[in-house]
Amino acid sequence: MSLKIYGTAASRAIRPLWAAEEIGLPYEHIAWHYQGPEVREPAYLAINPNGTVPAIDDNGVRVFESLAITLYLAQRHPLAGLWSATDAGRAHILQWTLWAATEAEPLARQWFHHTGFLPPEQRIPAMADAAIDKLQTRLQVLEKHLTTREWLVEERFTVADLNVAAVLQRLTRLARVPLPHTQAWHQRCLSRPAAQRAWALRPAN
Ligand SMILES: N[C@@H](CCC(=O)N[C@@H](CS)C(=O)NCC(=O)O)C(=O)O
Repeated sequence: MSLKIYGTAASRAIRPLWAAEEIGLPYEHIAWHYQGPEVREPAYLAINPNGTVPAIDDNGVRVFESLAITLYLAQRHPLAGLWSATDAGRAHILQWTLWAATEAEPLARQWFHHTGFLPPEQRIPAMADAAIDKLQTRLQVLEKHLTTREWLVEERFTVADLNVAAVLQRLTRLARVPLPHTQAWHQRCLSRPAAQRAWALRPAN
């Protein structure tokens, strides 16, 4: 199989897995855990020198950074409809993806680390609270945008929706203000059959 996707689905690897499922691409899933020994091996570090997941090897094209991977797959398979044929559409796909990576993900991650991911003795509730407070302003930007449209870009599901929805995968726990349009959009994204197939790859725990 030409496309290899590295990383357990219980990680940011869910993003490229979801993209591959949307596109209908055959792929090999190498479901290594991010704390496992394989991701420290030179063979993997040659694919992703960060030693993190996900990464892909698409017939020799190696890409790391989960959101860069989804953009790459969408662009490489334009007929699947996740990409855009216009300059404006592509600009807005990048806009929302970078917004997710820089405005939303650091805060969502800070909250997650200090409420669940770190060992209890390392969690600082004030850090979680500060992140959640700031995040509400960002989420209201999304809410305003989605008040008049069903999808982020071009009135159809694109990789922009996939990226933002995946970064905000814990949206229901992150929201402290009413976000009816954003919650409905998130539900539309995550209930897509391709998203369901990707989430079904997560190991039971
Ligand atoms: N910005 C990177 C973050 C990658 C990342 O930190 N992945 C986590 C799993 S979700 C990981 O591999 N952590 C292990 C580590 O940091 O050593 C991306 O989006 O791909």
